[in-house]
Amino acid sequence: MHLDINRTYLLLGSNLGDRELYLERAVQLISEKVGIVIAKSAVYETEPWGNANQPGFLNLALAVDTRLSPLALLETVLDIEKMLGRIRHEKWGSRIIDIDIILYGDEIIAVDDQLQIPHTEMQNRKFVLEPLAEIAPNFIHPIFGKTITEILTTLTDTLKVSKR
Ligand code: PH2
Ligand code: MG
Ligand code: MG
Repeated sequence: MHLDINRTYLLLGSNLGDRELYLERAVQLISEKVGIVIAKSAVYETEPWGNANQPGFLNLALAVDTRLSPLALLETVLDIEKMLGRIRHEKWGSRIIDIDIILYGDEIIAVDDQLQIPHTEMQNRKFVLEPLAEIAPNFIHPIFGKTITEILTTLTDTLKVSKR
């Protein structure tokens, strides 16, 4: 089946092992299996959100042009996590690599807990919005009708996020 090209925004995170290397390898695999990487943010050092009792994260955001459907995209990023050796423990536990789908064009998708786009928590998390604002400041959130920059200015998350 032919699918058009859609621009998706992904957020990558790592807080175990050689964090930078895992991010780099993930970007490489994404460029091979998902599509053309159009933009890549800086790497950000971020305080852990949700469970403070774990190592700090490195996060970065990517814009990727893909022919994959949202479901195929989800399967592909989960495959890439596995290829890099991710083992899933508890929900907000430490991980060598996490690849989350934040946006997929201006589509609103709610399949199940695993696949909700836009990411249902993105508006509450500075570690998502800061890197995303760097590569897509004027992208309009399909539900809120606000740009990423606008959402960032009303954010109350006080966890530290700093460019490396
Ligand atoms: N990911 C989580 C939970 N907490 N905190 C930061 N700073 N960065 C993350 O990527 C992150 C998190 C769940 O996936
Ligand atoms: Mg995540
Ligand atoms: Mg994830």
